[in-house]
Amino acid sequence: MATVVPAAVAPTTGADHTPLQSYVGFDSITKQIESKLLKRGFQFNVMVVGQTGLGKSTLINTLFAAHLIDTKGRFTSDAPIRSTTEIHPVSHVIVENGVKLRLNIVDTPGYGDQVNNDNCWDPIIKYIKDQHSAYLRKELTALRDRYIVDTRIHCCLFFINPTGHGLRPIDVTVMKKLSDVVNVVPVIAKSDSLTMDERDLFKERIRAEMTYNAIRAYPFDSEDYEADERDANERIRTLIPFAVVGSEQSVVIDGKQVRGRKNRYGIVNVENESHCEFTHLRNFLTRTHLQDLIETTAQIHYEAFRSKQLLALKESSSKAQASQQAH
Ligand SMILES: Nc1nc2c(ncn2[C@@H]2O[C@H](COP(=O)(O)OP(=O)(O)OP(=O)(O)O)[C@@H](O)[C@H]2O)c(=O)[nH]1
Ligand SMILES: [Mg+2]
Repeated sequence: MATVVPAAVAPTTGADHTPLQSYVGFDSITKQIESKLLKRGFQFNVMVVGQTGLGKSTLINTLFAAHLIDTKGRFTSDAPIRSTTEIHPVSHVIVENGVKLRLNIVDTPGYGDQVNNDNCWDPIIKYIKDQHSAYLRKELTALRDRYIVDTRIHCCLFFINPTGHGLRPIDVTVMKKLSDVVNVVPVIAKSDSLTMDERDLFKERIRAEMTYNAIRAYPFDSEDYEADERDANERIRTLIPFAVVGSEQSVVIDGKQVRGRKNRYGIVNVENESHCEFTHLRNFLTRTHLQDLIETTAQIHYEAFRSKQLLALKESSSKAQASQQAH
């Protein structure tokens, strides 16, 4: 292959770039990228996992400020709360200031309440791996699409029962299995049932148990992260697991409609930081780490799956070749 030799090497100026004599205009590349991305839109796939009845479906609807998942029977307002019975992806397009976000939400049935809970997490892990393998298949076809539709799960919200005690053995197992294949973000469900002191103690205990059990939760630090990204991740690690409250009901506080829960003792305002950490979770998911969740899924989880599959493919084809030669 011919190597390209530069015609003349620009004189070094002492600075890390060569000065320009007039305006060239390549600074507009950021605008060009922006307009292309805005046209295409973004894809974000999130999954919720946890024990039955912890408010998984409700929290998704609270997070994206829209009724995305049906939690109630369809026809009457007093119909019973509907439990999720199968892995159920729903797609929505939401738009904010011209930015189009295609959301895939994968609701999963609560696990762990059967007599025999052996391998109850298998369908969930399988679902995540199936998305990786569908993406790989599309990548490997000769005439592949310019943009492959991405259904890989970028974030798995893992719901912890607000017992105040700690993780159940089954939670440890499921979290470990999940963190091998997906970005896991743990949350304490229904945290309105804990006092502030109980909540802080519980959070600390869960962080300790996660470290003890070598559960690698998101975010991870990579070598190419700048200092500000590392600082942001460090701050998030002190907040995890987010103690959240979900609600689709509007309540009136000081004449303003807010999403909250009214109980016998008062009102919990979901978006009030002194009541719960819902806004921290929402900021983290949508305002600070959305792009990083998408990137790390491709660079860490999908990459691990892809190289394993390709190695297996190579091995099986060389075995087939060897046996052909033997005959
Ligand atoms: N106190 C309290 N109740 C909640 C909260 N979030 C949801 N709930 C209630 O808990 C019940 C179950 O909520 P769902 O969202 O259906 O729970 P789920 O985890 O999706 O349940 P499954 O699909 O059966 O696994 C409903 O009555 C909700 O109103 C919360 O943060 N605090
Ligand atoms: Mg549900």
